[in-house]
Amino acid sequence: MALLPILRFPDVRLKKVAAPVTHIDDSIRKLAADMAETMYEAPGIGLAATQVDVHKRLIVIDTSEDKSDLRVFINPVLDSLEGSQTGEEGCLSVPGIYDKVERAERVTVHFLDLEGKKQSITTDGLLAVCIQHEIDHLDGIVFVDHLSQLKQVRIKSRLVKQSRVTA
Ligand code: K1U
Ligand code: ZN
Repeated sequence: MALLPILRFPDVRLKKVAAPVTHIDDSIRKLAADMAETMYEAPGIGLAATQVDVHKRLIVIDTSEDKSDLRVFINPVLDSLEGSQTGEEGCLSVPGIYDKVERAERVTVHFLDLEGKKQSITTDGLLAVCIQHEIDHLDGIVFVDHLSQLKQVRIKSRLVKQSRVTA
């Protein structure tokens, strides 16, 4: 397995819309394993392929406390969104920034698993938030895009300054 570099906001590659996975083979299974390792090492509870500069519709999520519930979603599609919840979000591509975002409370998503089998789940709470956050990444949307224009400008300038210091 390998750790993959994570793109940082405002990198324009985070705006790319990812393409569906057409064939699930060992290269996709290796990508999922590398993304899981990268997510756990960060540490984080989710990661979209977009964030590691691979523009395919694949996400990994583990919202458990003990890394015991790894989920891989290939070509995830939201079928229904119900209710609303507002909670603090972070993002491995926007380090050090946390803010409140409104999301649906309960979602149903269908997707393919690593064997190419069709799956569907209905879930709520943190897993539902994480699924929406990661599918946003596949559509080129970062959580700061849900914030006010003023906050976006401030976050961008803070991260650009930070990247100059660490370069
Ligand atoms: O997509 C990402 O950048 C991952 C992101 C997922 C996420 C977090 C919070 C709400 C919605 C989606 C993260 O994992 S940020 C880090 C984080 O939340 C965390 C890190 C360590 C322990 C617990 C949580
Ligand atoms: Zn993110």
